[in-house]
Amino acid sequence: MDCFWSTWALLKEGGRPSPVGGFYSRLQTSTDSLLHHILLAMASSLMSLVSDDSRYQKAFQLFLERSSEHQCMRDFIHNMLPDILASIGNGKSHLNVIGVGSGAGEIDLEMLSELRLKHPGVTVDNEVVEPSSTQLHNYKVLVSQKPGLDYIKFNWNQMTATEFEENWKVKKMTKKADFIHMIQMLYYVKDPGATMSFFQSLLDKNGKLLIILVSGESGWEKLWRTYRNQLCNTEISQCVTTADIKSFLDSKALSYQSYELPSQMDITECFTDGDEKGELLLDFLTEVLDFSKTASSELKAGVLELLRHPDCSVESNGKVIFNNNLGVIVIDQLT
Ligand code: CQA
Repeated sequence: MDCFWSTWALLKEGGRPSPVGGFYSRLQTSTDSLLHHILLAMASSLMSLVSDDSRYQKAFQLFLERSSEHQCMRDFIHNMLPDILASIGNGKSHLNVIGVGSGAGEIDLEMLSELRLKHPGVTVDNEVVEPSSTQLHNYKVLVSQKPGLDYIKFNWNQMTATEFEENWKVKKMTKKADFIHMIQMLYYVKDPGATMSFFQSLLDKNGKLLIILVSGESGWEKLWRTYRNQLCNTEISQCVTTADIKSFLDSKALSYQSYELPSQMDITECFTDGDEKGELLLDFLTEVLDFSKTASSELKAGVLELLRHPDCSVESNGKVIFNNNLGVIVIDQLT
């Protein structure tokens, strides 16, 4: 074990000072992630769902079917976002947008169409930052199938937010952005505050940074408050809510607007022993790969009990409805 740890440390430190991008940094990243997963397997029997992208995508798709996550975002985009977008741009005929963690782009395209409605005739430069090549491919397919997007120039950045930040600094980019959005992604960066501050620093006059995360009032917050040490793989993802973001901004005396989006998730199937879909939803809730098969019976029982507790869910008509409320934070350019 000693030998393993020192080899790991050596490998980790070894190729670090390399510049961003390119073959060596990619190799380094994959070496890191391989060793990381070996370490995970040795340290605990619980593996992160994030380490198995195909199961993550299956769980995520089922979550979208069982929850109002995307619908409540769409409602916000169509009802509240237009007023926010109206105030950006300062009268310019060209707008720069950055989507951080854009996924397959469905939500991005809805925001872009609201942007166009508020600023008819503008052209848009849209930087898409997304580490998954599959998701980026899906986004490109969506764009190719949707007519009327000629006013947008898409720049594809297959990388993490952190890599994008490093690139931006290395290339000494001076381009400013009018609208930046980070939807359900700040869990996956090392330092959410630093990432927020970096992207805020890219805002042009009247620019806006939009952040969406689960709300501090959601069932997620209660689940994490009770089980974060046993569930959260803090190396991969963090248990951060908009309540944490608000405290961060308050501590820096930064002003922001915030919105609460009610959202539900039907988790009834989780309570049927051996139910395949229930198990997939439990994986999504705990972010543990094969939670039902790999967690101790005490942990499983505790999590299931908390999930149906009134702190997290309401029960009606035989259904268990988990509180999936989202929070939106809108930050202005630093003045
Ligand atoms: C990976 C990791 C996270 C993903 C993903 C792929 C993700 C969405 C899609 N693909 Cl490898 N994250 C996501 C999506 C929705 C959502 C949350 C994360 O509500 C929030 N989590 C904590 C509340 C859910 C586990």
